[in-house]
Amino acid sequence: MMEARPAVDDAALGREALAVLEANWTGTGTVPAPGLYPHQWSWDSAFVVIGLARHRPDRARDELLSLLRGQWATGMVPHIVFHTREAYFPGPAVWRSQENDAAPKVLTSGLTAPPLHGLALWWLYRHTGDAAFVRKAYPALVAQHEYLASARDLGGAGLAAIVHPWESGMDDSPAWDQALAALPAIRYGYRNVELEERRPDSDHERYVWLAMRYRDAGYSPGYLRDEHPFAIEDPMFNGIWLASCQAMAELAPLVHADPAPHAEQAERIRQAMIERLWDGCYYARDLRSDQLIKVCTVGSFGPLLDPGLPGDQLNAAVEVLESARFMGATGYPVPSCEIRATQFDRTRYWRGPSWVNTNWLLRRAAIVHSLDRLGQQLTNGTLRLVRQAGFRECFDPFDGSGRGCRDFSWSAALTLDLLA
Ligand code: 2M8
Repeated sequence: MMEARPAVDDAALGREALAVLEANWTGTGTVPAPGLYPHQWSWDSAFVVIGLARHRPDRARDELLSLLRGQWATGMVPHIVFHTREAYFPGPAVWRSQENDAAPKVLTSGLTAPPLHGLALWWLYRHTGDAAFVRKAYPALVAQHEYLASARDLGGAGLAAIVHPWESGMDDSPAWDQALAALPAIRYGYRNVELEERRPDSDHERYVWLAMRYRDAGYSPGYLRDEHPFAIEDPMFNGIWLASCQAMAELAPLVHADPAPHAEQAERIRQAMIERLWDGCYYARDLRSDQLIKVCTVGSFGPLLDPGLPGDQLNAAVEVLESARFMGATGYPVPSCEIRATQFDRTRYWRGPSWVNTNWLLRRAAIVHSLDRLGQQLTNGTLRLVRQAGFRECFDPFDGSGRGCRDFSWSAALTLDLLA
């Protein structure tokens, strides 16, 4: 049921959001939420940079640099950077990053996450005009993009493949069900109490097994290409990458670099998404079965971040988004899975609930396509969620009640941006 919260005006909501981010700052980075997520997560940090760009540019800069301390020599930006000693499963003992020559001194996971950092750096520049900081962070992001283009183009068509559900940021999305079910039927032997408590419903043994296979292969790109059983081209991951490539093209002149390679990369991603992921809606492609995964999730709208998206696809995708399959049927934006899908579950994490970060990304997409009414609807609906239920991790899309943990950093950070 909806929790009663005293009415707060914009200024008070903004102050609350800043207080949450202050409390979640550890001195070296912002944790997604106290307790449950006690380290620094990659795309969470990028959202924090975006939210703090106007209000605390100093902190936004520190946040990004702190995350980039975890970057591997391969260019890979890991999905978790462990700055603190607090327990979390799977922690450093599982990832064993220190045994890999390419890993930095700071302990990290061995997977990556949606590459939102180019867009976050552009956002920060746009609000601060701080070209010196762009010069500082730009090379690391070039390396990140080169890593994706070389080690992750497992389909050979210009898209980056995720090799684990955790890399999507939408861990238990129905989009990964088939690929997980197709994993070899073995006794995985990776039961973990902490993970079971955190995600009672998820297939976590397979998740850990998959991560361990990759680790035991030395996090090698050759293994990913030839043997790893999970490889998926995800429209949200690639839509975000495309947006970051475009951001890097705009930033390039500030560092006296050539924008063309970034623009060409964006063009390659756009073409490949059209050719490989579009079928009336964007779907993820399973590279191991070479099939589209025909469930429409909030990730299906990632390509809308591209201002160059062809008009017919834009219109068709927006029609789906506004229809009774998504926003047209729920009181609040945007369910993480289409509600008519059998896998839809309003109570389960990335299988139904609404999230502030994906709402923000879709609002950004609406802005780049001058879809003012849609943008306003996403802004108002998202602010209504946090006003009523607080900075929760996610929300019931029908009644707006909060789910998951409280004082969640990206919910607070992006609220700051929505209030601006
Ligand atoms: C969730 O993912 C972690 C694993 O990385 C988990 O389930 O414990 C996801 O919502 C992901 O998108 C997010 O980055 C992370 C931290 O907020 O939590």
